[in-house]
Amino acid sequence: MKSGFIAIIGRPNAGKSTLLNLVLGANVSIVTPKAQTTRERVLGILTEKCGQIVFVDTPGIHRAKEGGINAFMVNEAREALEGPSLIWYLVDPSSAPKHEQAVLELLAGSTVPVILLFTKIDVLRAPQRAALDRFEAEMKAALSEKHIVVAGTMRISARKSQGIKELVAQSWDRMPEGPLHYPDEEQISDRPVRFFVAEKIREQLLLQLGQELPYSCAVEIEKFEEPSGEKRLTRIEAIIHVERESQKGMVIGKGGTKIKDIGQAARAEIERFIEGPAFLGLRVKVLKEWTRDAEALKKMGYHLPEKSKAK
Ligand SMILES: Nc1nc2c(ncn2[C@@H]2O[C@H](COP(=O)(O)OP(=O)(O)OP(=O)(O)O)[C@@H](O)[C@H]2O)c(=O)[nH]1
Ligand SMILES: [Mg+2]
Repeated sequence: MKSGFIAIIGRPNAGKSTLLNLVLGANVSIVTPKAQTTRERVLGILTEKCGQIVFVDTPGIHRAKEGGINAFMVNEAREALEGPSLIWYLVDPSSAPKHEQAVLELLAGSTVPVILLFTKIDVLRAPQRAALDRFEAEMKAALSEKHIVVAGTMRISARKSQGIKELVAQSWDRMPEGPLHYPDEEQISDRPVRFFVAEKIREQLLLQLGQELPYSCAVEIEKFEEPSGEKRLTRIEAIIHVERESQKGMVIGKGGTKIKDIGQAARAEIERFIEGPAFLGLRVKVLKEWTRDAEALKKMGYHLPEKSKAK
């Protein structure tokens, strides 16, 4: 049997989670047009006759201030680089090589082979397409300067499903022999239902709130009651934590309209996910400056790396 891990890394918004969902054929990681959608590592487990690949989706790598949610996010990507059999490094070719510095620095010292993936080629404009060979050469040079093994380069589109079969086939070839890490063939992720429920709510916050506000929000599932006996509904109560009093009103909206829309859309997604009816109660609370406070971050389930705690 083949069995191995593949870490999916890259800058924010490169298309990592979209690619994972496509390869798995299931939505385990939320996707939005906003950068920094993924906040923590999520596993996607692909089990086939020949074995298992465990994909690790990661938050986008960027330069983060120490001691806050962004440092937590980048650390999640850093930890995913410890010990996979292969790395998929996604690069959006509409950007420029200079923006890849933070990713290259995090990769430095890694001995894991990398498949370099230029993504979203379906929307590539003519000048960027013309510059792609040079972009690729520059990226390869930058990687080899850091002694990183480039196992291959591909141009793909998750939206149009271009190059995906070849990518997965090549990746199977690189998986080592070994026992399955997750023997239950039905299991597609490492996370409990509660996590996905919280993520569906966060997805709506990202989609329905203005530019910066979603980054000040964290979702806590307070109650999750599965249907039992007469009760057919899954009963969910969640708290949306914001950082400041002024943000509370913005999430609730005039006459409660915003939170109602968020709740309705999230509930529809949750019902699809759990395949049954749900009640979703949402409340908004202020957890002062939670994105910068190690204790508050911990309360939200975001544990900072030791080094980053000392501000
Ligand atoms: N046109 C096009 N858009 C894509 C493709 N792949 C992803 N996108 C879009 O790019 C945006 C970001 O996609 P994500 O999958 O959330 O990107 P990510 O790398 O996981 O982003 P973070 O979690 O923020 O780091 C979404 O709007 C996707 O629909 C693609 O192949 N083609
Ligand atoms: Mg993502």
